[in-house]
Amino acid sequence: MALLPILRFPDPRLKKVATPVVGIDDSIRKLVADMGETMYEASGIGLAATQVDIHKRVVVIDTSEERNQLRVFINPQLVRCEGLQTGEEGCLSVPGIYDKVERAERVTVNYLDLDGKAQSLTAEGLLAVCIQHEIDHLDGHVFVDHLSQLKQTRIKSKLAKQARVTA
Ligand code: GNR
Ligand code: NI
Repeated sequence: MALLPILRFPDPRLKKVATPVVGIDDSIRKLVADMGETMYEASGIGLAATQVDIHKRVVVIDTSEERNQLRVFINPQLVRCEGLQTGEEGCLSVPGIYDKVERAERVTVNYLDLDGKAQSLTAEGLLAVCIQHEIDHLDGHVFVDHLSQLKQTRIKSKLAKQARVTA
C-alpha cells in the first residue's frame, strides 16, 4: 500500500474527465487499496481517482462513524436523483474551505464492484452527497464550481496565500 499525493484546487488536472475502467486487474486493485489508505490518512469520507491524478472512474467512500466500511465504486453512474438537500461541503483538494452546496437528497447509483459485478445502491443524506461529490470529480468538477464566481475568486486567493505560508 502507498499514500498518494492529493491534487489541490485550482490544479488544472482536477478538470480532466476520467475514462471508464475496462477490466479490473491488479493495477485497479492496487489503486483502490492506495486510495483507501490515502482517504483514511487524510480523514476524508471519500476520494475520487482524479484527486490522485489517475483519470479512471474509480471512487472510494466511507461515511461510517467507525471508519471501517470502505465502499468501492467503479464506473459509477447516477440513474435516479430525487429531492434536494443543502449541506456544508469540504474537499481534500480544497483544504480548509467549507461552503453550502445543493444536492439531490436521494440517489441511485449503478456501478461495478471489485469483482466486476454490476451493483446498484440507493443512498440518502451524507452518503448521497458524497456519491454526487465524487462523481463530480470524475467529470472534472470540484464543489467550488457550484459556488458564485466571487466566492471562487476568494477561495483561489485564500488557497494561494495558504500555500505561500506553508511553503
Ligand atoms: O472528506 C470529505 N468530506 C465531505 C464533506 C461534505 C461533503 C463532501 C465531502 S467529500 C470530502 C472528501 C473529498 O474531497 N472527496 O472528494
Ligand atoms: Ni472532493
